[in-house]
Amino acid sequence: MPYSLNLPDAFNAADHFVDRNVREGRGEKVAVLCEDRSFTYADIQAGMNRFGNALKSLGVRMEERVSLLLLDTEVYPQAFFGAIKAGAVPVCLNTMNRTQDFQFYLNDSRSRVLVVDAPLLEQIEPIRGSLPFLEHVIVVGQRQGGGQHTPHAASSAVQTLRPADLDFDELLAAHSDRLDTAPTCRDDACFWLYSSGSTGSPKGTVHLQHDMVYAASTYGIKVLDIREDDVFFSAAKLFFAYGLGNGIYFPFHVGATAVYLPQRPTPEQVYATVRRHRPTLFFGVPTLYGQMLEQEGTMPGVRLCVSAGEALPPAYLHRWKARFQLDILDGIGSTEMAHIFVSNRPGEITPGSSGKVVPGYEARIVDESMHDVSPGEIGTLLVKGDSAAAYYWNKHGKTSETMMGQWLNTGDKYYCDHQGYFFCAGRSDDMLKVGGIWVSPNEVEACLIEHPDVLECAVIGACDEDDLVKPMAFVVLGPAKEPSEQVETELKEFVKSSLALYKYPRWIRFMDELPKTATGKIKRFELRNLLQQQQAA
Ligand code: 3UK
Repeated sequence: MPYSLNLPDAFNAADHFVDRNVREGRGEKVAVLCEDRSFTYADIQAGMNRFGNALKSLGVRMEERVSLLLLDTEVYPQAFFGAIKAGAVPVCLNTMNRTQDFQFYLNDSRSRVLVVDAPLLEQIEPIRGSLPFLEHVIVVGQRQGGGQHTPHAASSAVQTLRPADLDFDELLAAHSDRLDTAPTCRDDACFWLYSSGSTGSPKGTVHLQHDMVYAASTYGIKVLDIREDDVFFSAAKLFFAYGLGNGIYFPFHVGATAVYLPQRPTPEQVYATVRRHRPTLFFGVPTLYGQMLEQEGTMPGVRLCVSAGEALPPAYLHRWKARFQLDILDGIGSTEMAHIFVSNRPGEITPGSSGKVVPGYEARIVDESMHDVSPGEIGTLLVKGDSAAAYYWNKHGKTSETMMGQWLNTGDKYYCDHQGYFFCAGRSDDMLKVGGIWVSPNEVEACLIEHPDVLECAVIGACDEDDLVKPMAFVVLGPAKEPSEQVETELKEFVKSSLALYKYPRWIRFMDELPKTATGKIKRFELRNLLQQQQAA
């Protein structure tokens, strides 16, 4: 069933998600709760307008990229929509990444401006000299430190700001809170997210002005039944496609309230935030649900919980229901589709399944020759729907492999039963989802091989005690080195020191040699089989 939004040709997402709320009389409604601070839609609008004006005064023009390296605070929607309203294109960067990743993102996107939370600035310092497109760095929370910020704080001693860097609060204070909306159309570029693949560099995924409205009015309205009186809390961060919907454009679509947690979402922090701000909708990844089940805590006032990023183990679903009398809706989404397109429904949950197609989307499972497979047969999951990204920036080959006309290839292996329930059956590449976030085995291998004692290595996914995937490394050591617990710890620390933390191998197996093809390629599938046989024995 095709689904039409009927958006006017002239359309800007910031007008829809922010200005419209003020126009419709919700100016005094609380839009954002963050720690002990609260911000109305009028506050967010003023900050957005000031930031948009600031960008224009810095010379940023329509279609130019502005990178956001920000914690989850009230600054996020202001910077995100401020850029969009000025016609610029925000690029949401993953704060867990490391210096080398940021060098790639900033140069690939040719961002002219970077907005960065003070505690994350140290990741940028080492690459300052190798960012030819970046002209301005705007630092948030410099005055207070630790990610805390009060809007328009009085200026005090500047500590680590470079002379050329700008202070976010000062910049906002210096600009008008009125801003004309850039003359974008509904199909203009709106925002980017980076998506990683098993080989090659991350792909700048270009989303259009209408995409967020589409996702909000399909999955948001039709599955979650989001309403003005809802309070949204996403433990998944705003820089993920998942968190961006949960924490920004779902609540703003219906004039609701969003709760932000700037810190790492530990079970303690998450329970404390729920106690303090009483969300009605809670969003997490399976790993977090597992951790929360291990800890004391309550979920008062929550009406529905959502899980995405990787398949939710049925055991979590059952234990959660028994403890909180709450459902967890598992659904599959992707950066390319902006949000969830196959999902379970409230009161209609099939444990172990990703659920049924969301209204407004179509899904197919096909074999190698693109023919639909029969129910129960595994194939590749294709999806169609108007929140799909237009293309990958400067990656024509990858774009045409993934965006096949109206259909988008998810790269996931799925099967569908006779009732229309979709079941996840792995990936068609070697990519791993760890805590809901992509890990490329190639990247971990490339890092390990840098270690002087590693001769060869291969990384695959292995299941932990809860059936969730974590990286496992098979390592052949150089002739001078003997396997030991000490070497194992050293190799883990080595990976932790240069890649994002969640990527390090949780287990290391030392081998005399690795299975290889005639052409010398490591056979990861043989290692997977080996592991399976050992676990079965
Ligand atoms: C996998 C799942 C099984 C699947 C995302 C909700 O995860 C999101 O986006 P990413 O681009 O990854 C997409 C890939 O992750 N996956 C996601 N959810 C599930 N596998 N069950 C699930 N429930 O391989 C998919 O192709 O990081 C999730 C909303 C927006 C998102 N971007």
